[in-house]
Amino acid sequence: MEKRIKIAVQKSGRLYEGTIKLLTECGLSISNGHNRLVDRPTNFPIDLLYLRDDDIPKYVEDKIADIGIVGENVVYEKNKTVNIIRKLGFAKCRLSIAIPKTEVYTGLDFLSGKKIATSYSKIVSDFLKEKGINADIHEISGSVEIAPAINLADVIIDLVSTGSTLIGNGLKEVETILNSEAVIISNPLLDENEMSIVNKLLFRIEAVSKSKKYRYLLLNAPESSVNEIINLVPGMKSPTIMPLAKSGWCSMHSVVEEDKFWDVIDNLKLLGAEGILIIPIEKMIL
Ligand code: PRT
Ligand code: ZN
Repeated sequence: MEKRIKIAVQKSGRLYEGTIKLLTECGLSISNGHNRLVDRPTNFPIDLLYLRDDDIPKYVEDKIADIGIVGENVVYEKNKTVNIIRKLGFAKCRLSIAIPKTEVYTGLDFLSGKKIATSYSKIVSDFLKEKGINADIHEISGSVEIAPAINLADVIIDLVSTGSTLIGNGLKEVETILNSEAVIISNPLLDENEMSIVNKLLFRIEAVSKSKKYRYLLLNAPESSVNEIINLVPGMKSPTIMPLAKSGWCSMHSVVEEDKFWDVIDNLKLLGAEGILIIPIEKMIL
């Protein structure tokens, strides 16, 4: 029987959509996670286990799942024996210190002797220890942002993405102690067969994430500009160049990094390029 491995993913919540989108883009045929505990794609040897995100590091440490997708914040907080093998670029957020907006923040010494509410007591206590600050950590599992208003704490340390929850609760963000995004974690003791399946998945993730960074570029150029355009958009190996029916002109195909293409296009126009098309790439294998 074909060897299969298991990946632990969040059953529902902020990681769910990004995780399913990524695995689907990697070609896994996933049915409907929300209503199931396990999913068994028929076209790839990885079974999905749907869990609460907090449980994922432990399941991976115990090898109930071989790998998992979870936020870095949870990995550090749970402190299990797992390896982070790839950052995934979604569910980005930061663990930040926030105080009532009327208070004046004087730097980290502001925290000395204060009562800090957080759901991340391990990360926070490590941070305080490293900075040599004595404060009283009050662990709560949800709605941390209301703690100052009900006199449960003077300070909170919580996840922030847009910042609107803090503002809505009369708080201001004063310092970030950790940046986080979704990552793949793995059990450190995978055998060769298991690693080869993980590597197959990582290869596909790489192809998907590269394709998002690049766009396919098509344009018509006067032959006299071809060399300069090649320098501008060298592509993967080199651009494809085909003659047009109109003499003195050719069609060029290349790839260009998404965050550079507006600058590139301005320069292409100066070189006489016309009919410029920018097309998304679905997968990219170098
Ligand atoms: O049910 P389960 O235990 O699986 O999920 P959960 O409720 O514990 O976690 P969930 O789904 O809320 O978050 C999962 C992961 O998403 C977190 O561990 C982070 O890695 C990541 N993430 C990204 C966030 C946020 N952004 C985020 N904004 N997790 C939580 N928040 C919360 C934050 O705690 C605060 O209450 O959103 C609020 C702040 O948001 P803004 O936009 O107002 O700043
Ligand atoms: Zn959770």
